[in-house]
Amino acid sequence: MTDTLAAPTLNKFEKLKAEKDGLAVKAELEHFARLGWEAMDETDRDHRLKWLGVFFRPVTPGKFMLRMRVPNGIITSGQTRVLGEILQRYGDDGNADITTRQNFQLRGIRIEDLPEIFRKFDQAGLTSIQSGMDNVRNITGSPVAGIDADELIDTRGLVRKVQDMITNNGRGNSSFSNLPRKFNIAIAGCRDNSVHAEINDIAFVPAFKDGTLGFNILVGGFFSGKRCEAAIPLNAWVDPRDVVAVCEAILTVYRNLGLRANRQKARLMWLIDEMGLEPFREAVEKQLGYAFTPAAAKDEILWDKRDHIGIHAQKQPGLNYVGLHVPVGRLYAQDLFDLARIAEVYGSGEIRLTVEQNVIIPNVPDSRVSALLREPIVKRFSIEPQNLSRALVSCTGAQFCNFALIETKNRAVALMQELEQDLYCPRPVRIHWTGCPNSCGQPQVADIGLMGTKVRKDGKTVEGVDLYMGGKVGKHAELGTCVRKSIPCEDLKPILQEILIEQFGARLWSDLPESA
Ligand code: SRM
Ligand code: SF4
Repeated sequence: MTDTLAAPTLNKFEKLKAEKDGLAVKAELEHFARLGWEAMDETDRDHRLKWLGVFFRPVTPGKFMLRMRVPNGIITSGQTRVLGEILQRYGDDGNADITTRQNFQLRGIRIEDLPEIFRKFDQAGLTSIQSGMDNVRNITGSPVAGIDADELIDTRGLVRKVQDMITNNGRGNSSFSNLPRKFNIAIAGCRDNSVHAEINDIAFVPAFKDGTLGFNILVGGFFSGKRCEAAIPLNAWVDPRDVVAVCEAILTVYRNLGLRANRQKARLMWLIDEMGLEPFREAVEKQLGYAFTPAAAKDEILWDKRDHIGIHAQKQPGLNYVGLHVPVGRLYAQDLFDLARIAEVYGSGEIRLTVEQNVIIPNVPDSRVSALLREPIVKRFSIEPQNLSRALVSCTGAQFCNFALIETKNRAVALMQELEQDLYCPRPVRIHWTGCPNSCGQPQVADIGLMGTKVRKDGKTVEGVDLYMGGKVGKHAELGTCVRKSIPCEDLKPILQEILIEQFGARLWSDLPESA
């Protein structure tokens, strides 16, 4: 009897994963380095290398992007210097971007240098493993974990442990190297939801259950070109000691049951829709081997979101953290060396990154703050930027990303400077740019979100944006929505000016009394 059931056709990505696990390229790096990027197998080059965090860039062929893992956004000065040394050899091609997941991406990387770069990473305790494609992305945690006077749970150890479980201590973990799609995890420990819990596939938010401090769990938050959803409560509370096991159980259910036929529908929320929330929860419980404690009635996210820029007293008497504003997160080798040096001279040799693409230098004694503020790099990366620049975020955009419909970072900075020349804005306005509907720049969490698109103007196709508004962060976080479509970028300035004046209390400098 012949089998009449046709085997399900795998999409291109499932096929390439079935043929060879992405992590397999780890053993082939020396070979790739000898072959060079033009001669090597294209599937390895364009896709599988992403399992090591190495991204072929069609916009800059031969100059790869290297996406790190910086758990909880915390990196040492020594590690930062290693990244600077790697970039330095690439001259103007080399830069490092702080990403919207509290992480670093390096640019200009040559394939022939990868074996040596990975040896340096091993020596320095750095890793870029499983940071792209169908893997778990950098795990975010409170950027002031362990130093915030009002913190509830120090997330540093938890984030590290979850990363170690997922990546097998940075060596690569084939248990989680073939998920149906990318996956995001965030652990919030402070009162202001500084990790954007609502836009992660799994988020842990602090909550008291019967007087014990642990986390309520949210699941299924994500953005994609097709659909954007805020995470929903799983109706589960966990003790911090169970966070790693819960992540492992959810990832296992997602890996085993997640939808794989259509990549547009492969994120966790689509599986939850398909199964129903309760059966999904039961499947996770079965994997865990015990039933969840129902969620605490309320969580402890009670504050507006902070941006951590400026000088702030820590919970340790006499110490401060100093938040520096890095315009749209762009750094060069010399910046990394300078940051490493000031972290050692004035702080404890630690540097932290934020999801707003900025830097924090922690553990600066009161007696050293004023000397730190006299450093030239603090002129460049200000502790008191103007209110529009201060809250500006941007994805990579057309300079390096082949999905981009528009240029973002340079345009975002230039337009903010122009607006600030004309306008006084009494408070920060969170403006997020993203170059295409994939939403890496998170326009849906912004006060004003700008999503790249192509627009017709005077019979020509030009770069434009769809305008999002209403994103709320911190307590009662909500996603913003598209309020106006297809604005040519060249017409954007007066539109933003009007919105800032009418809805955010901005005033033209020329309308203010001279003393203002
Ligand atoms: Fe992203 C794909 C950059 C955060 C949603 N993202 C990409 C790629 C890899 C596309 C590509 O191959 O060119 C971009 C690399 C461009 C480059 O050369 O830099 C890219 N994403 C980024 C970063 C660097 C933006 C930034 O400038 O900060 C962020 C890196 C984070 C990290 O350290 O890992 C980044 N991406 C995000 C976020 C925000 C977040 O996680 O909070 C999102 C929305 C949240 C989410 O994923 O649910 C996001 N990126 C996407 C998507 C849409 C996912 C989907 O389910 O369809 C894609 C497209 C894809 O994966 O196929 C994408
Ligand atoms: Fe690239 Fe689009 Fe993501 Fe921006 S939003 S980095 S343009 S994929």
